[in-house]
Amino acid sequence: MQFRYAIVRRPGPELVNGLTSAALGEPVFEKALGQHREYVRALKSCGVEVLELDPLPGYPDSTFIEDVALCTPECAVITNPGAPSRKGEKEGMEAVLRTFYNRVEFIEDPGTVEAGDIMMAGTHFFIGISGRTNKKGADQLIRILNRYRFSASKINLRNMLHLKSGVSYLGNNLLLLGKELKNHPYFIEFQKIETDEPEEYAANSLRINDTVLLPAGFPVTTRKIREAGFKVLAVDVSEFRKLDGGLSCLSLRF
Ligand code: CIR
Repeated sequence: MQFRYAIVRRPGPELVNGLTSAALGEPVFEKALGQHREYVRALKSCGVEVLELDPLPGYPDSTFIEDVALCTPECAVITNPGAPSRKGEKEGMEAVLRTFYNRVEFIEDPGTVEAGDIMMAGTHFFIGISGRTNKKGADQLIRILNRYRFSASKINLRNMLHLKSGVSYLGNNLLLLGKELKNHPYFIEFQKIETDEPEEYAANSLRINDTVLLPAGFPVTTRKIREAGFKVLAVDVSEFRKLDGGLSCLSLRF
């Protein structure tokens, strides 16, 4: 999980109109902006160079940039968001990604994929089938990944927005995960750190080089990760949580 670059998109004032299923109230834009600045600072402190894109007018959820592209070691894939209000977020991403990648692939209708549903674990990719990522999209993605000699498998989700809302790969065969996925047969061979209620939100964390970035406010999970030998950095993303967003959604890393 050695990353050199990250891409983020600063939130614009329209953020407050983003999609949500959470009953946590409306995000405060100025506070979100400050949290985003801290998030960028945390990424940089892990040793990655960060490209900051401007807000995308008309797209309140575009700060959750993880969903519109998958960045693998071999190619980038521009996805096709399943949420109608997010479809246009991919505009402009091709030009951005071509500055880093020679090979850029695309998911096309009727297939939909949001990359919050994709978890890379070594050379294998787990793809959540969710309200946003459909089977046709996942199958297109699997065909693309296979061409680059990656393997992939589909996981049906029940209650989560995205696969990575409930599981993160921390490297070295270790998963951080909450209750929906902890007994999933695909994950039997992995070592696991469980995020129990009320800390399930912390299952969406990020291993960046030698550090694990965690959302602030989850002491039990923080301790478990520290005990597993990682350097831990907590980042407050409370305003993004109000829109169902987690730490990983706010960046592309590669
Ligand atoms: C949405 O519902 O699409 C946004 N409000 C949140 C997206 C979160 N993205 C992610 O988990 N990768």
